[in-house]
Amino acid sequence: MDVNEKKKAAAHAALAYIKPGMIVGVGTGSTVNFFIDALSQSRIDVEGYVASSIATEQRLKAAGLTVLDLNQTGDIPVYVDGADEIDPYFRMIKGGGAALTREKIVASASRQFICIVDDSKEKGMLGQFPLPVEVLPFARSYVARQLVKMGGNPTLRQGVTTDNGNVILDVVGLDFTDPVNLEKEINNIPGVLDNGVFAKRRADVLLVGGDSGVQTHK
Ligand code: ABF
Repeated sequence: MDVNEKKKAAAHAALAYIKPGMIVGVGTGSTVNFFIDALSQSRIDVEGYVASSIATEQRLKAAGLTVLDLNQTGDIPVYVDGADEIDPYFRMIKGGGAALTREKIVASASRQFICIVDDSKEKGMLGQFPLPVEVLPFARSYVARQLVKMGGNPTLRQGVTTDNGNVILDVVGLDFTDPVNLEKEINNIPGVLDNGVFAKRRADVLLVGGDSGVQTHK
């Protein structure tokens, strides 16, 4: 099975968590795009969707699905999103698509986080994927220096402006022994909007597409 078939299988399995009348949070990325296709084919009569990025909002609308404003929904029953890495405790690195801040907001506003991935995303420990950090352009150089003091090696992602008008630093070399603390420590640097460690708000359910179908972990 190729990687896209695995992503598609995981995305289809997430439909089981979507019930009529629900408000559904929708993440960003190629796995989520398969989920949006599946939603549009399924015709489940949900109340509407909260998008975690402009790209997802546009895709939902193009599929004829109703997009709601997070400021008007209150808490969301279920959020479906992908990840760049996920560990055995369902902690993740996200933000390869630069949407990490809105993803973390929608995930945190949701009661259940369903993570959909292909099996290449499962890791014993986080940290092989460069950690995306969203930074105000004004603070770019200062934040980069603080990340170096933490042992990291940041690189500015070229040609990328986030949906919030910021830049992304991709950081390698950080110590992921304590992801909860790492997430907090990076967010304490003035000028950082958020970072791609999802350790405080972990996934609740993991759907992994692999050669032998979809494995569900809770
Ligand atoms: C998003 O999708 C991001 O946080 C993450 O970077 C990405 C996963 O990528 P893909 O689904 O395209 O493999 O949730």
